[in-house]
Amino acid sequence: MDNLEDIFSVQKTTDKLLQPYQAAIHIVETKLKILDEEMRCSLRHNPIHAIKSRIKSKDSIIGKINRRNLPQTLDGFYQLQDIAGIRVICNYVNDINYVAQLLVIHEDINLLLQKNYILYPKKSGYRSLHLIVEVSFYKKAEVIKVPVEIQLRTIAMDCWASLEHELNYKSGYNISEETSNRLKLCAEVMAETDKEMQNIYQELNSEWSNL
Ligand code: 0O2
Repeated sequence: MDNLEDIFSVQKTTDKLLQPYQAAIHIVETKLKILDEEMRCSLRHNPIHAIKSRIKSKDSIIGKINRRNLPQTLDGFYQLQDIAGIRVICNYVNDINYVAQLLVIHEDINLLLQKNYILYPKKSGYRSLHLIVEVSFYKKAEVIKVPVEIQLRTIAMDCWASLEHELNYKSGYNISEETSNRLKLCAEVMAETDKEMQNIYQELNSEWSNL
């Protein structure tokens, strides 16, 4: 049984296929939580506001394989690198690089690809730092490697992406150029706000450390 539709029609085989992705999410989430706690203890600052995770749904997996003209088989499935996805919502822009850099130092986390949509925002105005990492861990006596997509963004970037996604989704993707431009402008305003909040934090932080 190599056809994906057949595999996904049986819950047991679906679970078996997706379980390593859930395990990889647990590992990365734990590392992120430890990193956040360490920084809270050493610097009295939590870089992470929230962590969300998801396993791509069966329909999304099949849809993406179709869009990419990949075979509807396990070969096609294993070419997707975002079946496991983690969204790390940081408080300030500088926290994003800090968290990303410390995460990829880990021996069991191998950075495969980085897309910096903060330095180079998407045409839509979308901003986030995307990392594709390979997580190595034991499955019984064997080491396996599982890809995970990590999206790191600020609260403001997350607010924009969530609302823009919802507006696009509800419109059935029929948004006019004028509306797209307005959404893009919102993203720019929010990016300016992010910079200013970072500045205010840094100014206050230096005052607090002199107290
Ligand atoms: P989900 O459920 O959010 O994961 P592709 O994955 O093929 O669409 P690519 O180049 O492989 O594209 O990946 P890319 O563009 O680096 O990242 C895709 C994911 O980033 C999307 O996932 C969104 O989560 C997010 N994203 C990218 N561009 C935008 C955008 O313009 N607006 C919003 N709101 N989010 C964006 P998926 O696949 O849509 O689903």
